[in-house]
Amino acid sequence: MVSKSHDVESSWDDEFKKLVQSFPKEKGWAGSNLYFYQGFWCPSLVLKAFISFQKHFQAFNSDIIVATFPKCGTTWLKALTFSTLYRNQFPWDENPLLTFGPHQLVRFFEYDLYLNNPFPDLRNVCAYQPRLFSTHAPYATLPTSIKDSGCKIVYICRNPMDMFISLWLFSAKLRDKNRESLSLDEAFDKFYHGISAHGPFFDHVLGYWKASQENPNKILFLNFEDLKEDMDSHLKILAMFLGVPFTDDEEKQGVVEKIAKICSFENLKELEVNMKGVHTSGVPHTHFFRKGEVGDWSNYLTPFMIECLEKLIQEKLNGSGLTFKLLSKTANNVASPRS
Ligand code: PAP
Repeated sequence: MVSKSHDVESSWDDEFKKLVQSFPKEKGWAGSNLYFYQGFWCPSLVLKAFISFQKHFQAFNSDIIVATFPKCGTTWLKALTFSTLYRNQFPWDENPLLTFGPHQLVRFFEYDLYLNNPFPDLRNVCAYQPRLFSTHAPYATLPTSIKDSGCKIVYICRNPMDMFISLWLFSAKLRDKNRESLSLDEAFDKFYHGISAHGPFFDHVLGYWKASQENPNKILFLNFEDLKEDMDSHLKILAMFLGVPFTDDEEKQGVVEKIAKICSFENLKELEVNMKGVHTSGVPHTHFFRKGEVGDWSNYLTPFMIECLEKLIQEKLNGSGLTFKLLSKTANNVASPRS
C-alpha cells in the first residue's frame, strides 16, 4: 500500500515538523515525499502514524501480523491468512471476504489504525480472535513488543522485477491528474537506489528473511511465486504455522482448495466489494487487483534494466540463502547468488 498524500505535511504540528526536518527527503513515486527514517524510506502520509505505532502498540502473545513490502502480495496474503485462521468461526458461504475487502478485514497499522489517531482503541477492531493486523514496516523498525512477545509474523516476498513493475503502474494510478507520471526510467533509477516506499526493497526482504531463519517459529517467510506454483502445500504450511493445522476431515472435504479458490486473484478481483469503494488511505480498492501474475516484468523492462537487476539480485542476496523465481513455473529462471 502506498498512497498519495496531498497536503498531509501541512497538517503536521510544529513539533513534528521540527523532528522531520532532520530526516533526509526524496520525492516518492506518486508525487509526495518519502522520509528516510531508521534506515528506510517512509511515505509522508504514514510517517506520523508509523512513529505512533512504533511507540505505542502493545502486542499480545496471540497476535498474528501480516508483514509485507508493498506490491509483494499483501492483499492476497491477507485474504489467505484471514480465511485460514478464522475458517471455523463463520459458515463457509458467509466468508466475510465476500462482503469486505482483504484490507478492511486485516487492517494496516500505519495506513489505517494509526493513520489519524496516535492512540487508537484496538479493543474492537478485530472481529475475530486471535487479533490479526498488517504492516509494511521493516523488521528492524517493528515495535519491541512485537519482536519480544510470542506473536507471530507471516511475511510474503516477491521477485523484485514483478514487484517493481506492479509498484510503478500502481503509483501512476495514484498520481494527481495534473502531475506527470514517473517514467519507467525514472522509477527504475529510484528503485535501483533503494528509493521507494518502505524501501530499500532488499533491506526489507533480507531483514525478515534473516529473522525468519533465526526464529522460524515466529516468522513464516513465503514467496509469491511459490504460492502461485503450489498453493495447497503452502496453505498447509501457513495453517500449521498459525497453530490451526487442517484436520484429515478438512482435507477430505476440500477445505484447502476452497480457501485457495476464494482467495484467488480471479475470484477476489470480480467481487463487487473489491470493484468499488476506497481504502482509508485513499486508494480505490480496485487498484489492488491488476494481473496477479509471475513474469509480467518481461513485458516492460528493457534488456539493460534486466541486466542491472540481475546483477543487483546477485549482489544483494549473496550468502543469504534466499533466491527469487523470476518467471512462472520455469525451474531454470531462478536468480540465486553466485558463490
Ligand atoms: P499493497 O502492498 O499495496 O497492499 P499488494 O496486494 O501487495 O499491494 O499488491 C498488489 C499486487 O498483488 C498486484 O500485482 P500486479 O500489479 O503484478 O498485478 C495484484 O494484482 C496482486 N494481487 C492482488 N490480489 C491477488 C491474488 N489474490 N492473487 C495473486 N495476486 C494478487
